[in-house]
Amino acid sequence: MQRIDIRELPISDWGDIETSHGNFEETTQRIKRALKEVAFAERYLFIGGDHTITIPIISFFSEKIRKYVHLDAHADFEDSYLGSKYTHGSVLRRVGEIIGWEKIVLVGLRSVSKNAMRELEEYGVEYYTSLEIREDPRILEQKLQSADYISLDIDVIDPPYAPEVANPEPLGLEPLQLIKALINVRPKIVDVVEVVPKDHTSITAILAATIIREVLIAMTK
Ligand SMILES: [Mn+2]
Repeated sequence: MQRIDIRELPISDWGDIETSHGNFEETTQRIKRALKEVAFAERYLFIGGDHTITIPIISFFSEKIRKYVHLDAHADFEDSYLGSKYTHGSVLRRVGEIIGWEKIVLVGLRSVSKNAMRELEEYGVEYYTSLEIREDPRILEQKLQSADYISLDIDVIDPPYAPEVANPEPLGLEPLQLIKALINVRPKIVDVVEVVPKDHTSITAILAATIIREVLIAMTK
């Protein structure tokens, strides 16, 4: 793809943040502490992990976000999920509460509960299904262009290319289509989440690494 050696990019790896499993408050504090230390940076890329990491990140940067694009097979729009308000099933709902419903766009949707569907409409959330994107890739390009923050749940991609995710859904985006759109944008913040590889030969993990490489090159252009 882009003819650049990633080792020559002006980027730094600021290490890992250990999550406290099942303790969202503690994990949030750890993420916020770490973000304060790197608050000087121009752009950021975060690698998950569970999609919930997006919530503390967006609340830290909330004033700088005019448009947030949520690439996901699912709506993540449940008010609470399995008794908790802070899970991968309610990420977009929390993000909308923090930055405002008009600033969020959901792209790649193809699995949603009846309730969440009705609430997406009620709150006026802009959303596009994966089939709409496959038919007209310009929608994807335009939405990514406008984004300050892109949250990429790897399950937005078609399962044959990315099978190792918690909740695979058929008929997703094609990786090449997504990468082509991503290399033309320079968002301030990107996160890549929900990769659940079984081992180092995982095609899902390798695809995620390829996407991250291309995004990093694009972000530093
Ligand atoms: Mn998600």
